[in-house]
Amino acid sequence: MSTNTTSSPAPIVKRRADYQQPDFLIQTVDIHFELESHETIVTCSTTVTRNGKHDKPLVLDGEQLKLLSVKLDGKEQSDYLQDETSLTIHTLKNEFELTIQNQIDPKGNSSLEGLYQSSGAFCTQCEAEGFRKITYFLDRPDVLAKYQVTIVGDKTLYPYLLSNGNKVDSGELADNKHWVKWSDPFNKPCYLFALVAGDFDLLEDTFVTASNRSVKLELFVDKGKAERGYHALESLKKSMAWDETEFGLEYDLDIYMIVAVDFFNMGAMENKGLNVFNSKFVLANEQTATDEDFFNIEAVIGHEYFHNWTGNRITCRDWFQLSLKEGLTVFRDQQFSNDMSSPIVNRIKNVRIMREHQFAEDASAMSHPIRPDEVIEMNNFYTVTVYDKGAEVIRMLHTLLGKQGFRAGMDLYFQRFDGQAVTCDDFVQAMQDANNKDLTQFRRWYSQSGTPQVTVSDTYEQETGLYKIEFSQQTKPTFDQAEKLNLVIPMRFSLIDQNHNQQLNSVIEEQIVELTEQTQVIEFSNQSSKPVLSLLHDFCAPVKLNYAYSRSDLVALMLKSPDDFTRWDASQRVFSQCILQLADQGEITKTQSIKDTVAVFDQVINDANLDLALKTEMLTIPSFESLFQQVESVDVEQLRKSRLQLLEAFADTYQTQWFDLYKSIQIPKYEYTVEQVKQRKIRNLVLKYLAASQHQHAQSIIEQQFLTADNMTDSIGALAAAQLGDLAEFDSLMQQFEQKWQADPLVLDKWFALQANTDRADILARLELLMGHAQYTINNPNRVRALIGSFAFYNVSGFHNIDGSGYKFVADYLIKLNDINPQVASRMITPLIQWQKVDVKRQALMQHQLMRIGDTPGLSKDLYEKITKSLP
Ligand code: B3K
Ligand code: ZN
Repeated sequence: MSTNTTSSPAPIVKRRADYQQPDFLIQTVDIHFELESHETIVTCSTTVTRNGKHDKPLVLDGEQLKLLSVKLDGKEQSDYLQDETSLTIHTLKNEFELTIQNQIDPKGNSSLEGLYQSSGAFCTQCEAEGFRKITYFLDRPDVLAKYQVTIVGDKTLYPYLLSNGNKVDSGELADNKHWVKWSDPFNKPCYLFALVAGDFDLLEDTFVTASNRSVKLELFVDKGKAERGYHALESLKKSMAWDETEFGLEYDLDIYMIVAVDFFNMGAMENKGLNVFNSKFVLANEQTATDEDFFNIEAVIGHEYFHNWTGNRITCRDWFQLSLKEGLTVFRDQQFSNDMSSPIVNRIKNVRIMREHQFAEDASAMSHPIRPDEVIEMNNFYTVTVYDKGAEVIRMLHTLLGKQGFRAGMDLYFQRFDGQAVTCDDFVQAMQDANNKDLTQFRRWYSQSGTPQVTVSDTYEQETGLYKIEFSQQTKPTFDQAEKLNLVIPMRFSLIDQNHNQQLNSVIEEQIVELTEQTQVIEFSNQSSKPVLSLLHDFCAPVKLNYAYSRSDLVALMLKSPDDFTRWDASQRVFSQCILQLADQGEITKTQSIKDTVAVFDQVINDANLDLALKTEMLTIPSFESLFQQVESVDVEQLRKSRLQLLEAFADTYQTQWFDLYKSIQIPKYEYTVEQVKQRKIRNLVLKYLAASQHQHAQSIIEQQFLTADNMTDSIGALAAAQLGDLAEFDSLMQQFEQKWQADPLVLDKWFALQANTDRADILARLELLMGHAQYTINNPNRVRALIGSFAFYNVSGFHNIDGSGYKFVADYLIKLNDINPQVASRMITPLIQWQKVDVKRQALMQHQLMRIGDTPGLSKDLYEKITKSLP
């Protein structure tokens, strides 16, 4: 990247350590919108008070605003200072009313941050710092105010005018306009502000809270899509009931609204009383959505609802504390999903995200603690580290304190901090005080980045029956931090005796040790033989586990571990060990090694008592991405081939069993139930194996399934199998799918994604064609993620092509996207900045593309931050 030749100054780094209280506070906000696509007028009156004794001016944040007027206590001002990002007003008053009028261009706002238009409807996204694109304001989460919002708009185009809180007044105006006034009784930071205006189908329902208050539920979806909203509405009621039973938390307003929009940067947003959702996480029926979609909708609806207490009632003091609300709320939504569906499938899903994405982030230049210390663009820190590792940290507290202790900590947290903007330390302190447990060392999880490695070794003395386990921990230096300290790592484990029966000489079969030192030894006496160690139950800590498991240990764990996660993990280790060794073996050893590995699974396949969901997971070969994270340096092509080689051998060996299994599962009419989901999942897995093994009936079964499926899960299952087996009918089935769903972009995204990760020599030409598809647009993040994202993240052969064309393709696209939507561009640069583990030739090619992006005129802060960090 060459030195900055444009006139814009280098973006500013903000540091957590520099936090200062705001110089002014805002008590009330009375904001008025005259909605017009290109010229919306915003008039914002606030009551402002000086915070403490000082004579500093009032400095408000604002970006891309056309300022029309500034009034202080009713008097028009002219001696203010305005620049690209702020408005400075000099006054010595301690209390005053400020009225600012400005103009914005929602239709021209392609960043989808601030106020913008999505398929004609107005909507907002203010977290993290989008409110400053609406009006000049103290845009920081520790400024809490009460809001009144008046919206004026065309009656025909925007029959619904929505904002936070309760509707308090409305009326008609000339020129076919109407207005609605909203009032939110709760103090909130501006990032929770929301406005929606448009024409929708409305689904209504009621929830009666534990204390017998009736809450109106309203779900707004695109016209004609009402019947796809019921699952979301049911999920909302389940979430509301769950938070009452599990945490004693009730909803607090009289109305809860959710609006589904098509253009949205992420999943959803928890604005007070008015959630805005990506329609992908609302709309579903069995024809259009897969079981996974149904699951995700329930999880995201839950997540946003749970934010009402963990995020809205208690919010963050500053954005460095983001994990305070996100880590905690992800943990809460994971617990909710556990109670609603298969806990083991859910846990494995969480662990896959950690291993495939979070470990990757920590191994890259973007490594940061769950509470980051330095930020240029806050939107870059809505990461798997802050969210998912953050949730794992909360889970460790839950493990260390127990369910009751954790609940006591939560109760104290709400009692102490309701209505405030607080820090991660405040949260841990509540946990500490409620449980009388010193969490000083535990707090290091908040400040230290990197994936700790726990190395375990053991010895057994036949004569004395003494069994010793040594645990040691190490966190290697990361890009952002050289020094690492010992953490508190809860280790849940048990011993299984050599006969593969449960260890009997301990009363508690599962132990929890708190690893706090660099090395710790635990002894067990009176062992009649060397036990098998069943470690890291339920993935009790976000660590990498090193233990020299023998093949027979792993088989014992797969069959006998008391912990389902460990059983699955053992199966994955068996597969991984084989795949990772294949490259270095001669043909004869290779064949034998594959054969031995495959043979291990005979018992799993034939175990009639094994839960179907766990069986499916155990029979799933580890993804390329998870294998990638297990080695220090990766020969991409070799790893891909080795994985495929094992997969094909596995598929071939058990052809008959797959066929029988497929035939044995008959599912009645589609229902989204735990049992049916398990059945469809295993059927679609074995269908893939049938295809990969070129089973004589694979083709006809796939066609049959595709043509007769009464649901999207099975249609996609058939396509995915045809894709994996590289079957001739893949293209024609894809064509049929496209014809059927051409008017439904949300469904078509599944098709774009499948196209993009297909292993084809001419993939780039195909992508170009697809970018010209009638439903494709660079302006919609869902389309971009489905097509370009799937290619960059999951098309190993295409993206990592040794001629560098895959990297160049992604870079070219990001350069275009930089001008349109920096947030989405910045998410999608992830695979390019994770060059650290690939061979030197590919590293150079990737870095070259990063430099090209870095040289783009008008480079966004989002991309600037990632590129400057990741270039050596
Ligand atoms: N809080 C929002 C995320 C906002 C992202 C801003 N770039 C959704 C969520 O985590 O629930
Ligand atoms: Zn969240």
